[in-house]
Amino acid sequence: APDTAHAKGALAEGKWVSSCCVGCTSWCSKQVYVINGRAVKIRGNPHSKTNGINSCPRAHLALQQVYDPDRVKSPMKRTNPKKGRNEDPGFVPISWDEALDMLADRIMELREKDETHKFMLMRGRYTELRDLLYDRLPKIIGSPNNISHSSICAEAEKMRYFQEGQWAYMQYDIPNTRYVLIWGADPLVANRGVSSYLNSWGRALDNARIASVEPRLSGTGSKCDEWLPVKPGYDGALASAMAHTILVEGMWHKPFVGDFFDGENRFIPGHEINEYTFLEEHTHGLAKWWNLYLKDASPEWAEPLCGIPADQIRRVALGFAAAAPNCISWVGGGPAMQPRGTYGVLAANALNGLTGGCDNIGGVLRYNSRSYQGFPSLDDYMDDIAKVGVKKEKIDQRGRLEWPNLASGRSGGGVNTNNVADAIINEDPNEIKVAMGYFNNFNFSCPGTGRWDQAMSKIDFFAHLTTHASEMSFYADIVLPVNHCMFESWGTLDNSSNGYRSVSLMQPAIERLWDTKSMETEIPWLLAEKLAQRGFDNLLRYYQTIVDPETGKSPANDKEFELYAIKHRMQHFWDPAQSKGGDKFSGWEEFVEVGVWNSDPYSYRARWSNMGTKTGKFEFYSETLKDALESHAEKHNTTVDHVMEVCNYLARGDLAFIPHYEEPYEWGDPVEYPFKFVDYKARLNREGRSSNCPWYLQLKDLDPGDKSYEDVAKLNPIDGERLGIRTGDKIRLTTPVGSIVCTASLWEGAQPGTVAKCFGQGHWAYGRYAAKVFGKEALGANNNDIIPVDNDRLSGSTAFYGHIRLKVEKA
Ligand code: MGD
Ligand code: SF4
Repeated sequence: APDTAHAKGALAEGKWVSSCCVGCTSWCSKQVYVINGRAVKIRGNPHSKTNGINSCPRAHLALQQVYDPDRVKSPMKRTNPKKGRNEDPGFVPISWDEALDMLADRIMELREKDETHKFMLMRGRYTELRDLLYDRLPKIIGSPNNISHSSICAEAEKMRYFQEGQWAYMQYDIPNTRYVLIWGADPLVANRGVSSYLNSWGRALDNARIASVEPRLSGTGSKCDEWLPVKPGYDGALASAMAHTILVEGMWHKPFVGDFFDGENRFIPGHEINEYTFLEEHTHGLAKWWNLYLKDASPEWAEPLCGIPADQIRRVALGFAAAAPNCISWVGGGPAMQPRGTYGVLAANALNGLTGGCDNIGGVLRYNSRSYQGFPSLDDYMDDIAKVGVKKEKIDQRGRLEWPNLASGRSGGGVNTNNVADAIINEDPNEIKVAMGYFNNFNFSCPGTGRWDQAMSKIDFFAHLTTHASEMSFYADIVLPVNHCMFESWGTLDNSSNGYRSVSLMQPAIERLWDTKSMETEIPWLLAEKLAQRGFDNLLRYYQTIVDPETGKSPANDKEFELYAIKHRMQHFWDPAQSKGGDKFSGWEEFVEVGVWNSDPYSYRARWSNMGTKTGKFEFYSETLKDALESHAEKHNTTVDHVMEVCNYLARGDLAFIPHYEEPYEWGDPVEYPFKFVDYKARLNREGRSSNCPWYLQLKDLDPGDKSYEDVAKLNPIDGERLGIRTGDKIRLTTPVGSIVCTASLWEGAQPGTVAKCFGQGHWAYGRYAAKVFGKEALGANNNDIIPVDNDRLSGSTAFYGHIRLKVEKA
């Protein structure tokens, strides 16, 4: 606890400064203990109503990140013009002036030749100041190409939009729940809301039953009442059988779903019902779903597919429904980030509709609302070149027939991150000549790593804004060293859990050790000045419109720009005259001290019959998906069935609009590749960014079945014995697209027939601990070298799960 005598005594000389952690998308409100300008300790911000003083274990690795001696310490330029996996870039230090002159010259060349669409900006993680760089900069220059990492993150999870009308991640009301059924998520380990849920989990274990549906025993699974070790790729069958059982046994939540007109249950296996006999309340299309599909989806049908005994399916389904409506079907990336994953998400999320846990006490809630202030419009700052440029096709090809990417129900509404490598290589829709990338490392984090090596080698001029010389930086012409945003910059992010939302302020809490700058404010400002010196001042004039809300003064330099930008963005939180609910502050100074704004508590059931779907109801038969697919098909002058075929789904006709099981699409012949690969996130992975922290390697055994200082692949002991493989042996994992070597660990938490391995190691760059020989030889093995490139095309998400067959041999 923060106020114990020990804490006071030991840390008496310094000061707790508020900030926010960016270690994963939990974005917890934090405090950093600072002594003489140095950060020495981290804890949760006690003022936060979401995570409070709690921290997950990896929060502390942020200290090793910010003080990593391998950080890039000044701008660098490449001296070797050749780019490739085995080319040493020959980086030499240069000044910020020289670096930004080089970048500005290249952008001006594009503008002079009417080639602004050949500019691309990529981002990985970000803060809520992102629009200044990610949106405004490419648009004012005249490029359509702002490419985020969302589709390699967890985009397919959001396909619940087509049932509930929310294109968003959800929060879970853990303190009030009576049943949590988790599908392919590991909230005590990886994401999302880890610090909060670690704290409330004990209460849930006391009050609720918790079951984990996962191909391997996850960290969260080890803190559950029950584990359902589903075969990778078969969640849709299991979820459909649970829904079937709930209906057959008459256990649906009648106040939410409705009932037969006379109260008699007509859901008899194998029999259709008359649609008009069921009167729905807050849902739509239950009878259609039953008649088209669910009536035959019995637990006995599902058992041989998903590998879970029919008795267990029935027991869990009825236990879950008995807790209705205070129950949570928690749908994570596992069933979602697969080829055909959309239908796994819809099947598992439909359970929230059947049991009324949707938007209910102890159920699944959207994030409480919050009101960041938008940045001024850029319309007056886009000249004719920019207006033409932004209308060109985006480099990721979103919206083409084979890329519906239906974010928020719009054809081409979402990003296609991993397709960008192929698009660059094929110069389709056009070549990319000048690129910027920030907070991203796609050469490591995307399946098909070699494609990114080839693509980035092709780009004439690439500027990487990064803390470390990562794999992607090796293809850069200039490397621009950035601040660690938790400790060295102004910024903001927010989170939501257990019925609250917290919006946190990041601030420059420590003295910068090196010649680094803030990625979303200082660097774009300095670049805007360089462009203005070359006769193109639109970006600078736009940035000057972001004034200090207290004085009305325009920024005169990069530092003022950063400060005014954060004050502007957060004005509704700190300025009492602008407050829109939640915590109130006397002004900026008090807000900086406290560092977090909390929302009012959640209003349950406000979304019932008021959802963002076409019917306003929870749609079992999704009219919203039907509309989206039909408009995508119409755009391409074809039918929905043809779209489904081109996008590699099996559903035809009305089946495309309802939750159902789709046989997983697999890469590799089962005879040649008898195992299935289970990729997952490690407990200490700060996404891809902690691998150069010594604690990451030293404490690797925090992941069940893993070993410190090793990169292991986990096999069931039965398979180990059959193959003559023992713990500690070097083994080769081969899929149809590649081969890696790692260390075997025999572990009962891996099902027979599967191989489980954490994502995170296998860096050949990044720093002295991450790589075996920096710039040359990898330490461990990168899963993305063997994961075949595939997608859930309705969401545009990259597939990481369910489709990967492999063989295992002694190396
Ligand atoms: P990271 O790998 O985290 O991000 O993948 P990316 O979006 O590519 O790399 C971040 C880069 O930012 C590094 O180069 C680092 O040097 C730099 N950096 C670190 N801190 C800062 C900072 O404060 N500012 C700036 N500008 N740069 C900084 C992440 C992506 O990976 C994600 S989100 C997920 S969820 C996926 N997870 C995943 C998986 O589970 N399995 C497999 N096989 N692949 C995965 N890839 C995905
Ligand atoms: Fe940081 Fe994620 Fe841990 Fe929160 S849960 S403290 S954001 S690493």
